[in-house]
Amino acid sequence: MKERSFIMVKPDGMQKRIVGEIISRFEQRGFLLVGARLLRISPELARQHYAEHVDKVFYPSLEQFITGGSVLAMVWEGEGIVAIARAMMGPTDAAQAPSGTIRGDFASSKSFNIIHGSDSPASAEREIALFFKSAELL
Ligand code: IDP
Ligand code: MG
Repeated sequence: MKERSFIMVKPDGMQKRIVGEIISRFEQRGFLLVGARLLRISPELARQHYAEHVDKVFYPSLEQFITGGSVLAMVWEGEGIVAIARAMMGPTDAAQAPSGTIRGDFASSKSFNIIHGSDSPASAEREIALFFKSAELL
């Protein structure tokens, strides 16, 4: 099976009405959308998704942010998708993100950076399983 990544438009990205723009960028880069779901993340799911961050000082505000509105959870497929998606997104701190990256074009903050993308193929597998049943994916 080809490589897959878990990509999510966060509540601030939904509010900015840039879902179409984000989907277009991945399509234009040649990747295939194999799953999508609109949902409101529960505190329990937030703790699972951000398991590596639950003990950090910023976690309470991160949970409040990520559960504060709807998100678009997606699975994208293609060769090298995990690393390429991270490059397309730009760095976590959108203030440092170059123009031309998704964060660099639509955000300017470290906390509110409009998009999530898996940081490794192993993370992708774990995150995809949190949000999707295998029957929901192409
Ligand atoms: P990533 O989203 O680029 O993988 P991570 O370090 O995994 O970045 O952090 C997950 C999310 O937590 C970030 O996208 C951001 O929304 C939030 N976050 C990370 N570091 C901070 C911080 O220092 N202050 C506030 N929020 C943060
Ligand atoms: Mg991360």
